[in-house]
Amino acid sequence: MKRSSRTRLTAVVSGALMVVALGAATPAVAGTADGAGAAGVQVQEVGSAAPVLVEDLAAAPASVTATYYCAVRDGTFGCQSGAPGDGLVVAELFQHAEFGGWRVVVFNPAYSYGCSSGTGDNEGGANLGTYQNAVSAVKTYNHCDVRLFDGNAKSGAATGFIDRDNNLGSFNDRANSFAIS
Ligand SMILES: [Ca+2]
Ligand SMILES: [Ca+2]
Repeated sequence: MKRSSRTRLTAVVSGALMVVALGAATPAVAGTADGAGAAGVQVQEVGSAAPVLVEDLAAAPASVTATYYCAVRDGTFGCQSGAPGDGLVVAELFQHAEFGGWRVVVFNPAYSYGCSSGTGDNEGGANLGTYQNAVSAVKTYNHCDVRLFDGNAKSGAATGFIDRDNNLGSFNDRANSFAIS
């Protein structure tokens, strides 16, 4: 069930389409997963009370070596079209424990509030494709949680819905797909 308080914006895709498709059929980026092309910028803690925009995460901490984007939309699976800058961040998935290495910034171009409070509804998800079996830490934003699955298309063993985890422990380097709620 969706919260009635959630408002939606019409997604206006403008500018360069920077969204990287993470689907297995589509190589997400040129080059290696451990991309060397880090933007050496500073990070700031983002309070969960205020909406977190993609641009708020543009400044990556030094521990982040590369940033990839995946747009999700309610009731869909797979990275959707959308331009970082629209909507809100829902999650970050990191290659290494303690939020390092590459990261996948997951955002919903239609959000102006964030996820609904419960975890029973489908607020998007995707296969990690090139980045499968590598995620070691996660953060979420804007009332969202993320669930990781061992297999593609939300199959196989899964975690619970996670708000934040600096070290996935037994689920380290296992996630092939994820769901947002
Ligand atoms: Ca890892
Ligand atoms: Ca796996």
